[in-house]
Amino acid sequence: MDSADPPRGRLSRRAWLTTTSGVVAAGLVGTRFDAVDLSARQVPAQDPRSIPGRPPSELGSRAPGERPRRLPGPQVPSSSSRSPLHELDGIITPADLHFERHHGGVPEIRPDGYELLVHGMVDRPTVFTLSDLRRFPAVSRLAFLECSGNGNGTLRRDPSPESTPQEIDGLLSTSEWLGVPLSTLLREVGVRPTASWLLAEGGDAALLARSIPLAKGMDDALVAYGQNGEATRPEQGYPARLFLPGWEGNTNVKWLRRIEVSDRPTMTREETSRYTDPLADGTARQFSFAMDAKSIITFPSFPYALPDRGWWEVRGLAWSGRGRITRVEVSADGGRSWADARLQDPVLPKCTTRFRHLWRWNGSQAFLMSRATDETGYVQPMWDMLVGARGAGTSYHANHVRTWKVARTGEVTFAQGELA
Ligand SMILES: Nc1nc2c(c(=O)[nH]1)N[C@H]1C(S)=C(S)[C@@H](COP(=O)(O)O)O[C@H]1N2
Ligand SMILES: [Mo]
Repeated sequence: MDSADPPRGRLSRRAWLTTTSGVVAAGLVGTRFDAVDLSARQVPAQDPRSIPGRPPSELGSRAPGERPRRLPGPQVPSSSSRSPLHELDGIITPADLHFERHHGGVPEIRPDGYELLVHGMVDRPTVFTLSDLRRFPAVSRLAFLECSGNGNGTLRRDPSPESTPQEIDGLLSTSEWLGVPLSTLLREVGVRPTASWLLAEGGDAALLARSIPLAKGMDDALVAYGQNGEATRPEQGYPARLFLPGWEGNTNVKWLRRIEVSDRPTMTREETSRYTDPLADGTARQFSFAMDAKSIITFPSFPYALPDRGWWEVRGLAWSGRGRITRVEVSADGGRSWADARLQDPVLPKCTTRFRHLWRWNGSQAFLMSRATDETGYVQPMWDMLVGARGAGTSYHANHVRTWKVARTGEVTFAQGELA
């Protein structure tokens, strides 16, 4: 399995208390969760208008009550951590909250010793240093990155109702990636006309390697050394990673040290024993590069509770590795009827799109779902469609519709399997 089952850690409902409607929610939610920390809401000791505030500093920090955290998996040492999707708004993931997936830990690579070798079926095999890479004209790309094992816990019928969006789908993050187009480097080394594949290899202990069609390398692939305006984080592949917009996380080789141009896939471990999709007819699909359209409601979701009936904004994320999201529909009755949600600008190709939908909760039990459509016309499937199309033991690309139950008490739980 690529990623562990959703970790079992419980989050406090404190995030809720410190965001919208927190004051209203405090009373109700507090009755059920006695460990709730109200410090963030306490009146400051001194009126801030009566004394000067603290001076500027070299490095900013989050407000004391704001503590979004990645959630590492339960195994020690863990090989992944998840982004707190339900505690974020907008589309960008702060870099320190970007999910992680390491097959051999985070290596320490010094920028001055860093080298990227591009060789194989090329006229001029070349070693690029980091300053070589930085000297080429750069491009920036706002795009999501998602592990193809994301959400694999939901392929079972009965994932825990007490699962947060972070636990379910937190192997998803969005950044502004900055770097040199791989096509620039490939032109620089002179790719031979009969070449058709690349091998990308990482410089970590996993020596993770994947075969990539040359066409993707010439299209929108980046060798990314920048993330949200600063250097790519060590956890994300410092000094430089391969970034393949819209393609499964695993192909986005971190700590990139070598690209070998060839005329066939190399059949590495990560594309034979792993990252293949069993199909219903008993065969398997070897390469599933593009991430299909998917969405998840991040509010209301577990661990939140709606303190009151009335108007609520249903919020979530939708994304597709094949282009722009064109439509997100929301259902409050378990899929019997659907309404179009509003897509928040910007709506970018191969990027998360924020959707919002005003919903009037009448106080009765409701089943909330979201369903994304992308510009190819592809519609996010229901669970039985997806599982029916796959063979036994499927564990990747679980992009079916997610369902949340809002109970009469206002408590929200993950409801997959509750709808027959
Ligand atoms: N060299 C190397 N590259 C790697 C990995 C790795 O372990 N080593 N993990 C892959 C997997 S499975 C995923 S999902 C993404 C995760 O990227 P992130 O940790 O920046 O979120 O990186 C991919 N690239
Ligand atoms: Mo992954």
